[in-house]
Amino acid sequence: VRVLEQIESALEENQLELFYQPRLSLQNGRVDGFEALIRWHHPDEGLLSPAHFLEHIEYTEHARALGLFVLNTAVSEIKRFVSQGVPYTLSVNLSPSHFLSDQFQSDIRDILGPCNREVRSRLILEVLETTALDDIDRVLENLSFCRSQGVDIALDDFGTGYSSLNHFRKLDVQEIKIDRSFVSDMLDGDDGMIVEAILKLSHSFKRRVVAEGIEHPAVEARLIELGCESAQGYLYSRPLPLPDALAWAEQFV
Ligand code: G
Ligand code: G
Ligand code: MN
Ligand code: NA
Repeated sequence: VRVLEQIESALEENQLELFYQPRLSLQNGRVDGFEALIRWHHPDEGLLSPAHFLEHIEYTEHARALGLFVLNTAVSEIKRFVSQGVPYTLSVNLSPSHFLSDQFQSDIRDILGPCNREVRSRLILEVLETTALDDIDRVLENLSFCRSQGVDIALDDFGTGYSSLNHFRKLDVQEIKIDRSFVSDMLDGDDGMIVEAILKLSHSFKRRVVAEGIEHPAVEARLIELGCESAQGYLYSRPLPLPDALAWAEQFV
């Protein structure tokens, strides 16, 4: 596909940009961090969301190149947060093939090498639940490596894979992100029970929980009642270019 030929020049010619979606603490109503989401300023097609290109890149050499770009960009933004004294975390989505690759550990080591503890502690690596089900020995090894590097791990799109409880308990992750397919309609039908069950399970294992895809105040209210730690969704903000995301977050300080 054309994407494969063009992604290389996209990286070289700075056509890729991270957008940032704020994430709010449901305990104090403030922004506690952002999730970085990649966008492509395509010369002919305009602004492309990952749905248009990520799957073509996954399992090619470009997945790693993109991952390095995203991680390096995220880390330099975190350094800026720290130097400016703003308290945000930054969450980054890892591609399954990069996370499971032989280069993953050395890539993370290289990127975090020049970072102090404070910077590392603000980085959250998001691993898809489905990725974490893949090659369990490799996954456990990489998770414990990431922990040794001082970064937190989030299990992303949780509920869409088929984690057994035994599997769940083995994964050394600090955060569970409930997939928005369960959150958006949680006030009617079975989805609410699923969200409750995920919260109970996660809290029993001392994992904090982020609910994704909040679009209605009533959903937020219910999540607060249930003790969910953080929330992301269009109710608050769509993913925005960094200056806009930071300006948006200013209203809470
Ligand atoms: O906003 P949204 O359309 O950005 O994201 C669509 C999908 O693309 C989501 O599943 C999200 O996790 C994924 N995604 C967004 N940015 C990145 C990225 O930098 N790397 C990877 N691997 N996935 C991403
Ligand atoms: O898979 P992951 O959770 O990393 O990707 C998040 C995706 O969900 C992105 O495409 C992001 O733009 C999108 N998203 C974030 N908040 C909402 C929301 O409230 N509603 C909908 N429909 N999508 C959302
Ligand atoms: Mn994510
Ligand atoms: Na998700």
